[in-house]
Amino acid sequence: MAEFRLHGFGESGNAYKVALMLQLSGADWEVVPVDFFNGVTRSAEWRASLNAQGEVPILEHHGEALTQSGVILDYLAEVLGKFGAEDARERREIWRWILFDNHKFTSYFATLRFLFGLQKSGDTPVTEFLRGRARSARFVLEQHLATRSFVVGDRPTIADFSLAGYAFYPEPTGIDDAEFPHIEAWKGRIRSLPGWKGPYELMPASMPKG
Ligand SMILES: N[C@@H](CCC(=O)N[C@@H](CS)C(=O)NCC(=O)O)C(=O)O
Repeated sequence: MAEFRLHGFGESGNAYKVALMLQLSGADWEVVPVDFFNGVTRSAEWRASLNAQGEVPILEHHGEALTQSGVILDYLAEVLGKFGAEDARERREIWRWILFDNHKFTSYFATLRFLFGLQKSGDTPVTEFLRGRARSARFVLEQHLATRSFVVGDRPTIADFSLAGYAFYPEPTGIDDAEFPHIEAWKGRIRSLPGWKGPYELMPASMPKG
């Protein structure tokens, strides 16, 4: 059994944040595939045994089950000694971006991509609202990256991996990447990190094809 066990599935960008960290850190890890689209995470048994919050990702390490990607990334930076803060000010800055990511950047974008890109809902007032919110959050990151290579400091940190959770998926969202050239360049820098792999290379998809 691998040292780190990540409960996740290919479509989950929140799980990919953790998978990417484990992969780029060269950790000894494996995926525990979650049958998400058949409702496993909604079952009382799963919630009682793994995560009462009903969410993926979960990281098992040394008999403990950690949840919330931001907390897991912070934990991994500490135990692996990679991609973390070098001082207290950096640590606050990393957390500022992880919280922005969870609340504004990933949340709207992931819901939009779920409806529009995976469920193929077409455009509705809901997707239009989500796209507006997701674009606003993207412009914040776009502006931030106009003057720097990575989100905090001049090297990749867990803040980048959090914000990049949904960056490499092929499914459409109706957002035009060409509007965000600095984000595109940043994605290129992350993609060039040694060992980088995309989400479906690191975790099996849960949604049946076709
Ligand atoms: N803030 C959480 C979000 C996790 C999350 O929303 N995970 C999705 C899968 S990508 C999920 O399990 N959703 C189940 C639900 O909302 O019922 C994190 O970063 O870990």
